[in-house]
Amino acid sequence: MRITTLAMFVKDGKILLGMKKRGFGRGKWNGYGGKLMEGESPEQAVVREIEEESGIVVPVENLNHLGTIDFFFTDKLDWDQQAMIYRIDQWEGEAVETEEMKPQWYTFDEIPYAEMWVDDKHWLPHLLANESFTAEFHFDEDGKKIAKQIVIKK
Ligand code: 8OG
Repeated sequence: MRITTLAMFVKDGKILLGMKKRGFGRGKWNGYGGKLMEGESPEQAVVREIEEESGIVVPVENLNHLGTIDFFFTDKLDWDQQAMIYRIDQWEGEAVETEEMKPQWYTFDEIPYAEMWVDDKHWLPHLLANESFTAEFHFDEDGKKIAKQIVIKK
């Protein structure tokens, strides 16, 4: 399965989200990350994507791999992907707006789940609680509704 990456910055009871301005997930608030380039590990890919999308350079040892999510799309086998989910608690500098992302801090109780991927409300609370998890989501034909979901706290 194709692998993608996603990292969430967390500090002082707040999470940093970015409004995705283009590409897959445009118009949604999300963390930072993306697909692997040829020869990259997931960690290398997420560090590269974070810098491209926010300007922040994160040392690889500050990535906390808390979750793995498998996504399946009915009738669209080439959309299936596995997402490596990281939490970052320590970094230097501040996220800047880039061509891809507009950053915004949210307290945990203000997270705009209605403007995020529909699956996020099921697993993000585990990440915020610093709990490891695995999850599996099966989407219906148009990718908007979850047909089946499994979230397991490890
Ligand atoms: O590089 P690209 O534009 O493909 O990046 C897409 C980003 O979106 C990548 O970080 C992975 C992330 N992503 C999905 N599906 C989901 C999802 O269901 N929820 C969240 N929060 N992020 C997702 O590809």
